[in-house]
Amino acid sequence: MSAPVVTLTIAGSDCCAGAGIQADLKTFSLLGVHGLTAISTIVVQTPLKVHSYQEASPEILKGQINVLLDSYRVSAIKTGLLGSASHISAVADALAGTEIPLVVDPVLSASSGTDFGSPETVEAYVTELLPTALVTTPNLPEALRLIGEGYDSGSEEPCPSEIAKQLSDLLGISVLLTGGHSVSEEVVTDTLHHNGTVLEFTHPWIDLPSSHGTGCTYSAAITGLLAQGYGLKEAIPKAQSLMDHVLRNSYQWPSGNGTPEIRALNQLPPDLGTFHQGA
Ligand code: PXL
Repeated sequence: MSAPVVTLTIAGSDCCAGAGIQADLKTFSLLGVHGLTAISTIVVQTPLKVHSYQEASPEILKGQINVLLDSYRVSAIKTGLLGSASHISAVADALAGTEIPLVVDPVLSASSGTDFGSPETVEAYVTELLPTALVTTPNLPEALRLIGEGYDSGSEEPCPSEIAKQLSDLLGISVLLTGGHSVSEEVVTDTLHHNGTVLEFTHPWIDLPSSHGTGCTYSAAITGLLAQGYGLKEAIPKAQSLMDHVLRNSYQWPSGNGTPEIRALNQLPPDLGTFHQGA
């Protein structure tokens, strides 16, 4: 049996398993890649509310990453929730000198609203970690916070391609601005600013009561596909296709706890079937 493709997620644990490390692992598994984990934060929550959370020490966070990178051939890495500047510094330190493609999902708040992005956290993202990434996947509010006061709206309405360009210019990396915050005519458009050009990726809007975990799942899918050797422009529509499938097959838990639950689907749609390299 050949060795599996290996990915690493550096993120928070979501005990209700819709987001965070748990969503990343389920997504990697769906793609047939082996997921390693470095846990930054333990979050006590349901999709409706973050009750409390506790961060690992920066040393423990860094220790997990170091031991994994020393022991496995990792093909792509993603970061999710890193709730403090010291976490971001620890991750930047641990990844310094690696050439492994890095996807940064700059989680600045939980879907239920809790803020994880202090000004120091935002600053550390912009100066220490994001410039080392291949791509970052902010939503609109995250992108605007990362650009900060330098954002030049030009017109009244924030324009996605202009925001993606400004952030890409600021960081010197590719930016995939996710479009879930502005749905029009039943479609969502994600905007990629990559190597000086803008590309739009449009997919149908699936209206679910909760968006808990969708950002984590999407960025994990892109990471898993990059690990399998796809380029960014190929990985994005494939990841959108995976999201479409997963969300259409999700179960909305009753009592308002609407997690788009990514179940272990034993049958992938035909265009995703070739992703699965497992038995
Ligand atoms: O969806 C963002 C997110 C990421 N990571 C963890 C979370 C959440 C949202 O709740 O709990 C651990």
